[in-house]
Amino acid sequence: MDICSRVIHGLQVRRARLRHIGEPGSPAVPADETIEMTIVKNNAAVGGFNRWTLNDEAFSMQTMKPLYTLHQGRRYRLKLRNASDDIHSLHLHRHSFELTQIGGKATAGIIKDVVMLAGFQEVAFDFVADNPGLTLFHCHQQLHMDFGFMALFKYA
Ligand SMILES: [Cu+2]
Repeated sequence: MDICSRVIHGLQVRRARLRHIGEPGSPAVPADETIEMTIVKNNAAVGGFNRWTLNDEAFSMQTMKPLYTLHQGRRYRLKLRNASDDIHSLHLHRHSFELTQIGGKATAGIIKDVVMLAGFQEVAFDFVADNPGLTLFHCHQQLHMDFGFMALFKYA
């Protein structure tokens, strides 16, 4: 595929994704499914380093076990509850997402692929499963990633 075809293809993909996006100031488009995750820090649990869990699981590089199975075309809402005092830069690979709640306020129309989650706060964002393949969700802080703060999504 030449560069022009790639650009056009990228624009077509982006336009298709935008059909799922809400208008700023209006309620978010309802999600097909909600995935709730609680972020917990286990202080000094691994050789003096903090271990991070998502729904009680620290990601293992040995097993690489996917945490959730996505179904193509469905709109997922990820609801994150930060049960720690640390700030996390949450990043979802291979998909853009729409913020639907942050700082206790509902929102729509804000498209990102990284969002900051403050200590003891909650955030929710929606993404459409439109890019099949293993998809990594993680905190961008390297020490958090290295000690469990990652989750793999696979497509059915
Ligand atoms: Cu983090």
